[in-house]
Amino acid sequence: MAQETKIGLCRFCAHHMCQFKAVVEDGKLVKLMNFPESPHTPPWTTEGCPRNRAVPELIGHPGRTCYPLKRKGARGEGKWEQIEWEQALDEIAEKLREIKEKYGPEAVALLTGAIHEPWDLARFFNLFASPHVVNVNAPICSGLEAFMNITCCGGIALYGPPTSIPKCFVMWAGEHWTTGGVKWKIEGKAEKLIVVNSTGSPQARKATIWLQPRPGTDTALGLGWLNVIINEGLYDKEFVEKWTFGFDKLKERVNEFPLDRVEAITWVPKQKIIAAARIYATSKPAAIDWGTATGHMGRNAAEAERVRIALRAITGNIDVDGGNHFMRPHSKLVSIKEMCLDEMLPASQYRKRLGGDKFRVLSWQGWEMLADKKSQRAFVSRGSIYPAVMHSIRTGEPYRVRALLTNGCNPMVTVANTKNVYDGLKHHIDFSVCMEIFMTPTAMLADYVLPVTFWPERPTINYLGEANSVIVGQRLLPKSMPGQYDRRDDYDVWRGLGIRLGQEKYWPWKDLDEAQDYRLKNFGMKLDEFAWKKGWDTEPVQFKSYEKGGFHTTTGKIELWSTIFDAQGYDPLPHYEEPAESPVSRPDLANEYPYILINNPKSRFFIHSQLRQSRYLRRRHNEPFVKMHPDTAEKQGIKEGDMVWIENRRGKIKQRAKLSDDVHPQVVAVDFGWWFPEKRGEEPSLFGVWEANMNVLTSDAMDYACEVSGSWNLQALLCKIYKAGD
Ligand SMILES: Nc1nc2c(c(=O)[nH]1)N[C@H]1C(S)=C(S)[C@@H](COP(=O)(O)OP(=O)(O)OC[C@H]3O[C@@H](n4cnc5c(=O)[nH]c(N)nc54)[C@H](O)[C@@H]3O)O[C@H]1N2
Ligand SMILES: Nc1nc2c(c(=O)[nH]1)N[C@H]1C(S)=C(S)[C@@H](COP(=O)(O)OP(=O)(O)OC[C@H]3O[C@@H](n4cnc5c(=O)[nH]c(N)nc54)[C@H](O)[C@@H]3O)O[C@H]1N2
Ligand SMILES: [Mo]
Repeated sequence: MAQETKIGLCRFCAHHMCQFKAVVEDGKLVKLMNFPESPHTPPWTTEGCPRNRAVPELIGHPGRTCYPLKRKGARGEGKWEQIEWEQALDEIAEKLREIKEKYGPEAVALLTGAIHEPWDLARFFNLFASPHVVNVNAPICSGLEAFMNITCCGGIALYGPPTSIPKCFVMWAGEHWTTGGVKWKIEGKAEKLIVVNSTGSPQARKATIWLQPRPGTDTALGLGWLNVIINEGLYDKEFVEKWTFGFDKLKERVNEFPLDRVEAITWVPKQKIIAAARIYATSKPAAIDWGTATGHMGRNAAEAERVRIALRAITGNIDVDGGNHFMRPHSKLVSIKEMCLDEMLPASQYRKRLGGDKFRVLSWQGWEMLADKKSQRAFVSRGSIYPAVMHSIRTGEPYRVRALLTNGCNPMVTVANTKNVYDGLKHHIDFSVCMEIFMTPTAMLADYVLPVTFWPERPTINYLGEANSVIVGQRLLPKSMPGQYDRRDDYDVWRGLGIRLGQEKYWPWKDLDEAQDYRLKNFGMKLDEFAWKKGWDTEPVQFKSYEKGGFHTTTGKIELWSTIFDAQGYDPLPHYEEPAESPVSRPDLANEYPYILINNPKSRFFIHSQLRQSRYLRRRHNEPFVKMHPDTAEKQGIKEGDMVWIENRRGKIKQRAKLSDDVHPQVVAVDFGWWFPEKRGEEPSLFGVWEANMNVLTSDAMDYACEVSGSWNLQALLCKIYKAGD
């Protein structure tokens, strides 16, 4: 038996990818090891990352999808017929062709998520001429931050290697010590750490300052920081003068937010706000990284990004070493844009995007106004907005999406309002296909389930996260084992369908290995060779590149007053709006539902709705917990360890109580992403998806969403809690 060592690239954390080494033997993953020579290993060791440790168990898990399945009984009944790949692809392609001919390509949509290298699916959809590549993380996760940065700064000025350690680091609405992998290796070394987070943690308590805002009020808090920095003259006058647009108007706006008002809105004592703003503005370089919770609060989501951008800009911390610098793809890597074939999607089609008329900035309207459209990935900016797509599926307005493909996404658990997702998938969609590595509640409702490879079983190249770098991982295991399973890469499925639908000449690479080799062609090496000869390649970062020709915006400056917002009929300055369902905006509801609902930080042991199959991880985090303040628990007659109902107008779920002063007495923090692969998959259970899944409580109402980006509400909502029987 030959043992072999390979280089892998972990795909779990989505934005931050860690390299590791793996020992494989006879198609089995024997062991994962640290790869200390690589700069792309996390601050904790690979062996110390529990998610990575679970990989060998998950690879061979009996719950994996093994062969294509076709539904036999009613949707959700769990009756399947095992079929051959050729039959599956023929039938699916035929059905898609039929729907396209009858209703147009826009009757077919794709839901995708955080997991996948997304160019192949975008390529297929661009060629198919459907505008509905719906990424569930575009308006609520990194896509929102990226697009607001592109809109206001002409590029993505975030934070991440390669860069120097900032003097002051601001972790705003995220917890990178758990979620940030490689990034935290630098961020965590900053001399001063400011944490802006509605819940406490050991890191927040150890920070130079921890601000604990009322959930959903970060924009007001940011306007408060801006007020201090501008009125105390702590901004970078030269940079502001030369390189920002609309400073005087911004100053007028922030003066509407005196610190007493900000304290009243956010619940953060004004002295703390002043102290944090001063530290941030006077420690150079300083970086504010992206945290995802601000993207989850609906109405203010884009505005929260804009205040963070304004803070970075007026303090002169954009495009400097150790500050927020532009994340650029490695110039030698064949670009994602080329791979996606964006130009193949005609304007007449991308303008049919759902939600585009309502949410016009993170949309084709906003996209068409960008000064530098060339560098932007169209599927982020031109794909449809999820709530509008589900609305179309359920109501036929403004036209009906009839077929849905899900790829690397588990909407029954991860998108807002599970009841509506269920209604759409079970009762309204004409045809659905789920490409999955495990049976999930979403897969149970599909007409076809296609078994695909898991990332360790594919050759991988990083994207986004670590800018300026190419980082690769090899295919560690084969995709097919006769008699045991027959899986395909997602790429094979898109190519297989594409060829059947007349796209043959656009799929020149017979498999993903060839396609990935093509992406590395400028290095003169194939992926396997690159893995061993280089492993990664990093280009030096160019700082202050705006000095040669300005920022890629309409005005050539960073737009504190946005020309695109203005042209699209929105407030060009950042403003504060209450969340749609808060004690302030809905005192009527707050009588019955007095607590503000948020989620706990993402678990160290899981990725979103994934990994619940692992016994190793479940031994460490076996069930979901609802965190509440001890005073709140006492008031409700709840004790540590009790089962608790969390309920609002949309539904109710049960989680186990954990008492902690990490949360404010008026806030309740629940675990997100829960379903139980060990329970029955058939209806009505659907793997216990109704029991503890936070998104039963969240909202996909379009009038709750952020008006410019369509970001839906995953938290900052109202709920009540009460004790349940066990
Ligand atoms: N209430 C609430 N909701 C949230 C969040 C929250 O904090 N609170 N977080 C939000 C965020 S930030 C995000 S990014 C989204 C994530 O939303 P999703 O992307 O839907 O989340 P995952 O659970 O990671 O779903 C990935 C699915 O793809 C499958 N999968 C894994 N690898 C592959 C593969 O290689 N190919 C294919 N075809 N499938 C694969 C997995 O088994 C899993 O079912 O959730 C959002 N939803
Ligand atoms: N282990 C692990 N790592 C991951 C992931 C995972 O699922 N598991 N997912 C990956 C993905 S796709 C993403 S997007 C990132 C997300 O990673 P992060 O951005 O670090 O997000 P969270 O861990 O959800 O942390 C959000 C924090 O904000 C707090 N919070 C809630 N509401 C508010 C509010 O209104 N204002 C403020 N200021 N704080 C609030 C929450 O209590 C929580 O502590 O992690 C990536 N890495
Ligand atoms: Mo995310």
